Amino acid sequence: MYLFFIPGKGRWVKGCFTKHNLYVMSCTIVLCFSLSYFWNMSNGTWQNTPVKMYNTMRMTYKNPELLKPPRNDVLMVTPWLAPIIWDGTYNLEILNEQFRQRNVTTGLAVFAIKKYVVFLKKFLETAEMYFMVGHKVNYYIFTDRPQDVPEVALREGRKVVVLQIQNYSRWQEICLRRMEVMNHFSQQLFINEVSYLVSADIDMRFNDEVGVEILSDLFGTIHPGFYAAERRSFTYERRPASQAYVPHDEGDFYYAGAFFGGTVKEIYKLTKKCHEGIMMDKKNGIEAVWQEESHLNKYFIYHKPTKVLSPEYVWDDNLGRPNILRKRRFLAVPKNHAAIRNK
Ligand code: 48C
Repeated sequence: MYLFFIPGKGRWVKGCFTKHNLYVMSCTIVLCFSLSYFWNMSNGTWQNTPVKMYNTMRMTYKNPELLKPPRNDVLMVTPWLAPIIWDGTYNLEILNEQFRQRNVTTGLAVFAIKKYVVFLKKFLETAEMYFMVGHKVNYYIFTDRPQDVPEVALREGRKVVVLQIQNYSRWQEICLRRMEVMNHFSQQLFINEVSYLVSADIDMRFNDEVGVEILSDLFGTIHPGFYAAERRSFTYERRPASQAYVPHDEGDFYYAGAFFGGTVKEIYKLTKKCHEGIMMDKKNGIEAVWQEESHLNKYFIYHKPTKVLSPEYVWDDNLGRPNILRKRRFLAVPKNHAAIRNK
């Protein structure tokens, strides 16, 4: 017999376990923990970067309780503990200092194929006003029309790198191939020049600050059309024949293909996996419903982002201006799809 203390009651009580029982129980607990540790090690699931750690936590849960209007200085996190970035949930002064001390350069990769070169000027001009102000930035512009890349005045520490690539006749193919191209250039170029890489659609403009608060090992943005939607209405690829297939009981958020990023290493891994899925689909004669966005969404389910950006970071004014949005930082530029696509 032994005594134990009940804190609430403030008294000692006689327990029903003998010392021997307790000894056996503690040994069993220690043994269980050790076994599960080594089991994880041998499966390669116990890894030390946050991205990998989150991957061990495959979750299914009802959302999106998390996406209530943000309150000042309240940190919101996903169930796997990645911060959800809204205006007012971070201290930019402290973050700016940290990233400046690390002398971080961010790459911003965009594709301007065929008529999409018309979007470059506004994109670059507004990025100079709002994107990573006070930090070093390399704009990587992938285009088939290098002569149409406009001259835009850049702040100190920022440069434009034009990379000529081939075009494709279908706009869907252009979108899909972005994964292949970014994968190739991650190992050939980005790894030598930048710490973080951000991938963005070009038919967009910056409208408010987008700074180092977004930077993390791997980040994605909640699609503005789905931040308040239930999982069953997410437009994941639902055909099991596609590599982008997501079953109905899985998925955390529906992420936008228009803005995501991470360290070059993580972007290398992401683009590799997505490109492999896209090529396998091609072999099997199937194309995911939302092209590379579908593959990105599949990837984020099994490789949890270490930061999740609120729809402030990809917004479309066609969706109105709900109260929860204090900032509309990166906005879709209205366009005539028929006149622009495939031209
Ligand atoms: O650069 C092009 N040219 C095209 O003809 C079609 C797409 N694109 C790139 O793909 C642009 O960077 C677009 O922003 C991006 C994603 N495609 C779209 O947003 C179109 N709405 C399909």
